[in-house]
Amino acid sequence: MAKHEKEIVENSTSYGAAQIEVLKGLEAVRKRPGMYVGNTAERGLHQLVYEAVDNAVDEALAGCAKHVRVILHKDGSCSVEDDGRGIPIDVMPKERMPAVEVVMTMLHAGGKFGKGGYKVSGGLHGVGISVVNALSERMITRVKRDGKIWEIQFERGKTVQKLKPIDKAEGTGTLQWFLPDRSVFETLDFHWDILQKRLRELAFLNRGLEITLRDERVDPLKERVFMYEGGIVSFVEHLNDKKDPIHPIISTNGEREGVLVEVAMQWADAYSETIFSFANNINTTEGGMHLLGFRTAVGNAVNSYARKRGMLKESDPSLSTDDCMEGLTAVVSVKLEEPQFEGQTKTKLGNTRVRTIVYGLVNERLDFFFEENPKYARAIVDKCMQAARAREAAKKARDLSRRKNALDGSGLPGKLVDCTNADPKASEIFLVEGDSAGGTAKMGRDFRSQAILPLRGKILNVWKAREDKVFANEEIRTMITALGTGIAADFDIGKLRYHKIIIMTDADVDGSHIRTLLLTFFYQQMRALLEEKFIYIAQPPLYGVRRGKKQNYAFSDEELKAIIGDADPKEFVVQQYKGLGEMDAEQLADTTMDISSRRLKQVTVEDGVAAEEMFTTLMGDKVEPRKEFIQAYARSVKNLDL
Ligand code: 0RA
Repeated sequence: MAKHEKEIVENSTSYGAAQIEVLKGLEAVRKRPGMYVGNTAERGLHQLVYEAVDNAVDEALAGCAKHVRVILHKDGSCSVEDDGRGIPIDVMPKERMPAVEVVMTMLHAGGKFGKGGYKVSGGLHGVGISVVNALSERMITRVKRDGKIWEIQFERGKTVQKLKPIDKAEGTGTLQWFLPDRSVFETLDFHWDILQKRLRELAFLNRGLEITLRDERVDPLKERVFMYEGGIVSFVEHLNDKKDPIHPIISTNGEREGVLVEVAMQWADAYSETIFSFANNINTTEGGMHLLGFRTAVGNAVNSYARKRGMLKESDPSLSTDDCMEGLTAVVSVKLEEPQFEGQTKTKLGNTRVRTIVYGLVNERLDFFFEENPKYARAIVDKCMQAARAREAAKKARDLSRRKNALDGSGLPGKLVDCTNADPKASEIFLVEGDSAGGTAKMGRDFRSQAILPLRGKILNVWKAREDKVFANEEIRTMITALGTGIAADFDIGKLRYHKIIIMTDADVDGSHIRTLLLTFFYQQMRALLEEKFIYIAQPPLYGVRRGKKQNYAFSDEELKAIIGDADPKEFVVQQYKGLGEMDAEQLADTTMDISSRRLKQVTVEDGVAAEEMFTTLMGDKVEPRKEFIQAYARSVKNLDL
């Protein structure tokens, strides 16, 4: 603030310093909305709802609200209602406005009341409801208290109707209604799926809290109520829904030095680890002190039990923490005042004392559980020891493949038909099912930018294998070398040799298995490739349609119908392609490979929970969930016409 401005603020008596603060604050928010809500696209729009919901959940955390109701209205507005104490309405002496007006119009005014409880203030959250107000065309706040309903209205953050009672009413609570500003946001379309995921998560994290989501934009309207008496125990139950757990869920909660800790965990007969950590209801995807404390506690408890019972001999090395995490699903949730959020996306908890606190609680609880349940303890230690053996075997296989490649001059596998272009950004690699389709693709490709790697059906053998078998598989090793990134600790996405990795398989069952296996492999071993959206699926046509000399292609039955129309089918010659091999090089290029005419599906991992579920379903032994998934799967990959 410039010096003279400061003087004006301090000297202004009639209009009040507070009002000037308001205008400045809201102006800043409207000028750079991205700084307050992340962006002005889908994410930022949904952030408005989260902000309003977080306020209501805070009131629930303080023990004063039990229900939160989110409604998506027909006109594109949203309301969030709670049955808490109601935002205070008394006039604040310094600001000379009712407290509710201060909360709604001043940046970061939320904490001023010393409300107690655990104020969420990390990352993009906790920026204050005034940000929602500033970014809304209209906003109405209603507070129920003192036997009345009080109402105040705003436009783009500015008060247009002062607080006044509008009706009599029993009880207490707060209603926030807002219409996001169309001049700020690129989209105004709230997504049911996005909101329900977060609201369900909040219900898991706040045991007993009932959150309702209601969509009035659709006919018939849709409504779901989330309430979990089990809290995060229910969360772990949900995550392990499709797995085979090897013991009942272990949970603990406690409070130490003002830090509230809740942990639920369960090992399943699975290979991957699924640990979600939260601090003040924020998903700490970058981890932090609570996660460190948890992991160390688990590792130490498992090792100490294994030694005590002689499962590990004195001369045996200890199990690594990673080995102890294999097949583990866990939710670690902490709540504390003044959390420090660090890291690139401000989702890493930095408060060091939280590590010791979580460590202590989890270590004690596990020691006790193991002592009380020797049968389960043995099963868990066995599982971790198997993981250690598999990891050792995988390492040997990796070392072997590294050495093999080193012998091979160029370092690139002989089966790879590389492109001439050396710039990864302008290069793509087709992973093609079968040598014969590989040959066709080689002839049909643009040799400058398109590389071809044929994969044999043998890759199917690793469908249910452990890591060591996967790495022993020749096809997989070849692929790793061709991509150039290395794996595991050596993985370096900067070394990726192609920025489009295109899976091209037949449109039959084997083809879909190979595709899913490859996606599973990428998800488990090279997840960054999915996260950075480098992976695509080629879309070969299902039919060739010829009429005289004119050749057409159909990618679905609907398209086939559209091409043939009402014409006499005798004019058309329709060929159904059962595999890539039925096309010649020119056809394959025109329909599936040529950048100017092909279609590609881009594969992404948007959602850790869903991704974990989908691969568990596909990798697991249970048949029914796998069927369900394969049906749902087609919808989960984004359709992109490139
Ligand atoms: C400050 C103090 C009190 C309640 C609240 C804020 C409050 C804020 C929000 C935001 C959404 N819903 C809310 N409910 C309550 C306590 C007031 C008292 O002691 O009566």
